[in-house]
Amino acid sequence: MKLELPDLPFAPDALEPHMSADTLGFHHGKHHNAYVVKGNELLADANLDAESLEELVVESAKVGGPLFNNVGQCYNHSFFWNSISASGGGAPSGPIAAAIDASFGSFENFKTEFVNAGVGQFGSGWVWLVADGDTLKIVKTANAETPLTEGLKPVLVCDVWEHAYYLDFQNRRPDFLASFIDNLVNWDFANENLT
Ligand code: MN3
Repeated sequence: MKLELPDLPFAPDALEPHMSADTLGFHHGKHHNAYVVKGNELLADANLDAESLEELVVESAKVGGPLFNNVGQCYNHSFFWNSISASGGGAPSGPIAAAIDASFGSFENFKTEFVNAGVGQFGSGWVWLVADGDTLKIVKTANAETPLTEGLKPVLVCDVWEHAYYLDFQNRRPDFLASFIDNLVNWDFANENLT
């Protein structure tokens, strides 16, 4: 199978002022697209058997190196675009709200833990909300790594590579992470991932 660059699930300026069209133009149009192009070059010689992007991530992780890095980044970015929304942010509703209360005690505790995990990821990486059976957990991964290869079910993700926030927040990663929770996080997508 080949990698594809998905369309953004929102207009490029729909998330302003929290995430600018400029950021999305580079992040989706240049960075994500580069992973698609390079990943397809490497896949052409890899002979991997996969029927979904998720399977391709797991199979490419067995190979590792640049192949996994590019395939993993394609999955992670596609998941990230779905994790943000123009109508997102703030306190959750639906099953994810109860699940967060059960696993973290409160939404405020969840937010604090999520932001701290993202701030604590040294260098490039990702902070995830994942389901481990019936329990929700926050995990961080470096570079292109993904909880999929650990048998965990991704529920939400925030990209904490500098390219995700530098144009809008410069070096203020904590502010970007707080804004992700306050203004962007797509709880509808999280609810879909719980079922
Ligand atoms: Mn990125």
